[in-house]
Amino acid sequence: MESLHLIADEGCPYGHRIRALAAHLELGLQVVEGPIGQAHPEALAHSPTGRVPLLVHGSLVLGESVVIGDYLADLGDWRGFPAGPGERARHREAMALFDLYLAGLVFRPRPVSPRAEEVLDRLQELVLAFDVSPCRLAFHVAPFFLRVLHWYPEGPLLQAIAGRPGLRAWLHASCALDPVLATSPSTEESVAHLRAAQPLLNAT
Ligand SMILES: N[C@@H](CCC(=O)N[C@@H](CS)C(=O)NCC(=O)O)C(=O)O
Repeated sequence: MESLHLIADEGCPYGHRIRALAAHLELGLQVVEGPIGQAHPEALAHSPTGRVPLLVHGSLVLGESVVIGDYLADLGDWRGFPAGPGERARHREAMALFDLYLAGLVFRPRPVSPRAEEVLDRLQELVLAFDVSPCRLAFHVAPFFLRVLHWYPEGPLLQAIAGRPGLRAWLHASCALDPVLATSPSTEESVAHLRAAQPLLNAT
């Protein structure tokens, strides 16, 4: 198989999703991580959104972490989702809700809106239907939860999660899965990544 290259920003939780998934599938992934906000110029030429991560596999260039995850799971012949159609749909719903309403709150300690509170309730209901085991949902949320723990341990999002013990326990357990641990930065590294990203975050 041609080699798989992942182009990502250092410390990016979206890229971490892919690294954890590839570690679980034991797919050799060559990771090219640039300093935050200075992604590889060649990669940016292929990214219509200017965003990373990007996966390069031969002539195929893919963006969007969920789509890259789908592709790697296909390559590894791994389902990654529950077997039943209803459960699979709930798993995907949890992933979509997370990205639409919660992922952005991880980068800045903003107040959690009433809508995001409702989404957290729904997320708790959804995740509790699944054991914590290597699955797409765990690799989807763990990199973000880990960064909330590292970046804003007193922040409003973590407080909102603390008020939902089932969700909090599920998220902690997802961070303790071997492929996540094996690809996680230390707290110090993570804090340094945030510091490096701060000028960019302040500018947007
Ligand atoms: N929906 C994308 C989001 C990726 C994303 O926002 N990546 C950040 C780095 S953590 C980025 O490239 N930011 C640069 C920008 O917004 O121009 C995914 O799931 O891959």
